[in-house]
Amino acid sequence: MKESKWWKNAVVYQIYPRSFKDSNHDGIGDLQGIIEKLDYLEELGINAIWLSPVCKSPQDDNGYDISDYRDIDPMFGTLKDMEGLIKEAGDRNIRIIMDLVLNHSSDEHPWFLEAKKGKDNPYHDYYVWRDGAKDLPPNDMRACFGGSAWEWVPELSQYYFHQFSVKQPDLNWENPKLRREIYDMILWWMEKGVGGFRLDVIDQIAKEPDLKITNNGPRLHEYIRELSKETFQKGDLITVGEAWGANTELAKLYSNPDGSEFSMVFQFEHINLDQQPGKEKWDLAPLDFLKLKQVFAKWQKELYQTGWNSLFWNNHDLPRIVSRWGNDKEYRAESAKMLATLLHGLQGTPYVYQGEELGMTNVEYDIEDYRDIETLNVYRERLEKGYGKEEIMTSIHAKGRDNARTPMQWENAPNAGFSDATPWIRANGNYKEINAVRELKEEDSVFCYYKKLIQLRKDYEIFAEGSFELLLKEDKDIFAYTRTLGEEKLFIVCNFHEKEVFFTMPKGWTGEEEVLIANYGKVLESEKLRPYEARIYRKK
Ligand code: TEU
Ligand code: CA
Repeated sequence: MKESKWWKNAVVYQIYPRSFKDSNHDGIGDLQGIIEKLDYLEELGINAIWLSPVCKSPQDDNGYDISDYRDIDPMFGTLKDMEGLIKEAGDRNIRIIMDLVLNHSSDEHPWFLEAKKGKDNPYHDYYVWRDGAKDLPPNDMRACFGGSAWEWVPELSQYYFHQFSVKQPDLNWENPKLRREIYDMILWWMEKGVGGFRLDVIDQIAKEPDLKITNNGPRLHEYIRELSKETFQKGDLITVGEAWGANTELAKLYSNPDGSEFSMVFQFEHINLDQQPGKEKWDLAPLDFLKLKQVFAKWQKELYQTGWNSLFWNNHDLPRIVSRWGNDKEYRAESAKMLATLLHGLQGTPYVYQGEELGMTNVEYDIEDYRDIETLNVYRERLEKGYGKEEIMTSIHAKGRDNARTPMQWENAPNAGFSDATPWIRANGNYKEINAVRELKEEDSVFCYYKKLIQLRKDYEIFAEGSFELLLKEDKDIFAYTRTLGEEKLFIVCNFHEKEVFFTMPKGWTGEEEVLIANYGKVLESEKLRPYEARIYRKK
């Protein structure tokens, strides 16, 4: 089938199912809950929903540890519910993007249960094993969630390799039988009408543990091209690979316009700019704003007509952007809208993470209220290493993944209207002020602003197609750029900080041009920006 590239004009909404909407009073979000809220998503105007994993899973890492790729976890519903969701969403022209976790499975997957039975079991080679002796792992590689990446299995006198938790053994992509099983599973989901896939840590599938290679292994693009050819290229899908190790050169391979790999990748260069160089995300540093501008500009320029960008501030692993680089106190709505303007003005496919469109914020809980395996592990590890509790909690409040995983704030009702039972994780107390019911009513809400931004991308081709030019490169407060398509131009100007700033209109612009959107409503003085003020001008 010929790909139509519909996703170039699309906006994707990410749902973290367990935190979105609970329909059956057990405190956990589910598929029927999502179906209940499709009208809300249609109102927002999005074109596709990326669902974090809903397949059968022991939930060691909230579904990123799958024990049956062809079934739905009972916690979320049934296969029938999933088919219902695909149908109901389809009726509203919304496609469903599934999360494929192909680097590892759960240790409770039948493949792994078989693999552990013996070295000559046909499934043994589906995983990555090395001989060794107890307490003498093959090397000192560390797992992403802490501890050694090698787990000893005494019955086999072997270690298995896991880049994430011990309950997430790495799959062995060198095995063609495993690859074939994966492709058949994907084709099976495509048959069901799935509209696309997000590929979890896809740059880590070609690991070479003996060489201590995790991402970007030598056979990576060979595997991806085969995967794409055997599956995605048989449909008209959106595909997005998660690639922490991508640079612009690699991204051009991943998102090659010839369609040989994916539609696009998530890259994280802009996401690592507020941590100490060479250290972990928990080692906080102020955002390097000039670097942020350079990074965006580089990706916009490099991938222009040679690849395709995904645009995001948030996902289920990242803190809330309004708390991170905006101001969630005095200027919550203004800064949330400014950050949205900056991102949605760029070339690429924008992703909105649930609650971002309401300006939802981070939380500052005590350790007992956190649920995430990564957070709980770093807390324990850093205490053992001698860090003070307060220092650790400061890092967790700033960067912990549960910031993004608190219940979606639907209304001013117990548990934010997410569930009438005790939710699996506590709701953010500010749901009384920040909630969907209220924002749908208020014309100047963050929600209504997102809705307008999403509509602009549909009304003006220039958002998808225009070229990019960074302005005011050295300015310490303003993020400004133009987009150009033939005679048509956009000028996007954002005050990233809370002080008032002045600037000079760029050459060719008077300030009298049409304003497509502005977060303060009326422009008062064209060359002065109020705290977090943002505007998009257009001329032809
Ligand atoms: O995340 C990939 C990944 O590398 C994360 O663990 C990331 O480093 C971390 O969240 C940043 O602090 C993907 C999924 O998005 C994540 O939710 C899973 O836990 C992980 O893969 C394992 O499947
Ligand atoms: Ca439920």
